[in-house]
Amino acid sequence: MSLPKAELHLHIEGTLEPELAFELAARNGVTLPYADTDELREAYRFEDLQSFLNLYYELMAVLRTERDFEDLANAYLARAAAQGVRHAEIFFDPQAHTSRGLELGTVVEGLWRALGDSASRHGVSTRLIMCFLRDESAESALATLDAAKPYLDRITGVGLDSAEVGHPPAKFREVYEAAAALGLRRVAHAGEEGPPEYITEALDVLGVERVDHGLRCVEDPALVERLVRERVPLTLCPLSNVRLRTVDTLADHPLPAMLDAGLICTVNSDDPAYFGGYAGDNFDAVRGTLGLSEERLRELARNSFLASFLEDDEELRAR
Ligand code: ES4
Ligand code: ZN
Repeated sequence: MSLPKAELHLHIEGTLEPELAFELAARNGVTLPYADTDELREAYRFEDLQSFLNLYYELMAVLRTERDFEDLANAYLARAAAQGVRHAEIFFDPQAHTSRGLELGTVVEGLWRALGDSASRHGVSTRLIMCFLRDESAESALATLDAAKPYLDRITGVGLDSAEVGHPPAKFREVYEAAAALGLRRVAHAGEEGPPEYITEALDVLGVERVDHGLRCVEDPALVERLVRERVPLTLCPLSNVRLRTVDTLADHPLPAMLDAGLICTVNSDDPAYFGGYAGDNFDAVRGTLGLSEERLRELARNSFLASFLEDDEELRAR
């Protein structure tokens, strides 16, 4: 559906559709351990976050050149535009590429080729958010921030993603302090698979302005109260939660109760190529299965612009 909306939780590497994966594999002489797109799709049955991440990192082997990152981002922006996305704040995982021998510049320049033309070509304004892999060391995150210094005019903020449990936000205190000193905005995944305490830590230790997922706040009423009081937006990803078994079924998703509690929720796609849908598909799913009213859907769309890093005048133009 095409309600104008902003997408605030989207991993660009998670938009790699099987067809493009095979096209890039052929172009780059990379052999994938799957016979064809059907066999690859068969692997999209995940037990949890880690089983998904294993495939997500494996498929990145096909991304090698600036043009690959440009093609990936253009394909996403075209699909997003078709589903009513007017603004996209896009995560990327530098360490997943530099660890394979790519230069950070290849990734940023490639993505920027698509993002730079996105407003005129797709009608989608964009921001880039550089994520640190929390299952890598704090030193590696600091080195990544340092390597990003030549590109800071194109990077709006920093985020924290990958395997959550056992990697609490406080591990990255120093790098978030350094990012803040550089004028970067701060977000972090917290409370996806990890406990509610990680959400509190992301706020208190990392100084995040938005919490990615934040789903498990519902286990702690005092935390819910705080998030409501402090107007901290949550970037929820309903289809992701179902595919990664964070909720049993979409019908069990706490989104309606979270909205009723006064939380500033947004609905996003996370890794749409893997989880069965883009932003509009997530809106359709929560409307259909959770029976959200039109008013609630408009609230979700409005929240997405309010919680974005757009300036006020840009925000008004986008929605
Ligand atoms: C991710 Cl769903 C999710 N959670 C944490 N890290 C990620 N990276 C890409 N998708
Ligand atoms: Zn995510």
